[in-house]
Amino acid sequence: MSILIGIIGKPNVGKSTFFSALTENPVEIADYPFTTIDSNRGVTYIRTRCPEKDIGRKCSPNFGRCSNGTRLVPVELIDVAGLVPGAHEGKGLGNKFLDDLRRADGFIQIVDSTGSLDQNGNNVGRGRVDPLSDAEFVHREIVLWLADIISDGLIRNLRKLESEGGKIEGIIYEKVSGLGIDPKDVALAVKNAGIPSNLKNWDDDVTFRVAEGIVKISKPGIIVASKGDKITKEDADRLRGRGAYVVSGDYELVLRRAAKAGLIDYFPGDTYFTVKDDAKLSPSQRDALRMVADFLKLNGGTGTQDAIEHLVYKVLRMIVVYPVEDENHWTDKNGNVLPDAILMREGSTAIDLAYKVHTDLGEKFIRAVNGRTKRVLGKDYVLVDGDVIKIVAAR
Ligand SMILES: Nc1nc2c(ncn2[C@@H]2O[C@H](COP(=O)(O)OP(=O)(O)O)[C@@H](O)[C@H]2O)c(=O)[nH]1
Ligand SMILES: [Mg+2]
Repeated sequence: MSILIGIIGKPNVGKSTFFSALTENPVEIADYPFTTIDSNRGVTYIRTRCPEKDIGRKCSPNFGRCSNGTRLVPVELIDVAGLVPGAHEGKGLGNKFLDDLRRADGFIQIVDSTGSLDQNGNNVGRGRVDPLSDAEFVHREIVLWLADIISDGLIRNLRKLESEGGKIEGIIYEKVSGLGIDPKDVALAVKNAGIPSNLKNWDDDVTFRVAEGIVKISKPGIIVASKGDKITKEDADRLRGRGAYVVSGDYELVLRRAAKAGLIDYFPGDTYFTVKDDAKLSPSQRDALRMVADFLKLNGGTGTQDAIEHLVYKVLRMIVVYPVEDENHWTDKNGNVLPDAILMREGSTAIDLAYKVHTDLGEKFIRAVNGRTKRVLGKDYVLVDGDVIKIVAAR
């Protein structure tokens, strides 16, 4: 039900540190059914404004948590093993982990802000490498991986298409159907790729363009420069100016663990924390936290929360909607207020939400009701961020 974000990048850039920091819960959070899928798969939470204040009743989330009107919505993360040039041909760990990405809705590519690692992740000395230079090869590996999937049996399919008719996007969609890609996205990528009018002229470049279009539309990502605690503010700002999110996964991890141990109060994304009892800190803990505090002040936080929220809300264009069974009290049938917060793509409709909640609700959809206005909505109603929606379905 949740969305899945793949954390990718060459070895040693800080993927696992970023993953551990984000999936470590500093506060008590209701169980989530996906927490134990795999060692490299976990759940993180993004913030949104909870509608509980609009109805003046405290919400009770099934998953996640709500604090002072800030609701935490679950998002799944997968820590993908290091990607090296040639991975799509089996180099490094090869296709195995490219396949980890099959279900991902988007990517966070981690790069090393200190510029110390070559393309295989070996240390070659600080500042020897442009931190953003691997963005290109990593993107290329993903596109080539998808191009390989599309190429499989394609020539035969195209010949059949010429003799029997049919649609190119249909053929391509069939090949990528296991990858959580929308048929509309495939159609758009095919349209933009400049398909030769004579299909006999189809070559690898065409396939590459189609694959690239699909990745851009359907599996977009952001660049996160980690180890931000090891570079100057000036260097960090330069990387930000080039479109990267500068973070310290290490410091976020320190904060979440200290919060979990009861040493500090810290809410992910905050620009400060408070020490609960200074006497409980060891000298080294006190020093570490002081360094972290300086970094937070200088950079406006560790940056991890901003990065993932930017990806989900701005790049993947997701909104949060709240299905309820009672449109007047905004509850489920047990009286829980706003029990579920669901991430949907911008442009999703009432019927999309119905299917997301339960296939049955989608199939037997009659109408929806807007919990705020009590207005009756048809299946094509386009959802708005923060909508509270009741679905009425046939029994
Ligand atoms: N100072 C600092 N070191 C980090 C940070 N993130 C990762 N590292 C270090 O970089 C090395 C590689 O990190 P890891 O997360 O295992 O990288 P991965 O191979 O991409 O998963 C380890 O020694 C980490 O401690 C960070 O934000 N700050
Ligand atoms: Mg790792």
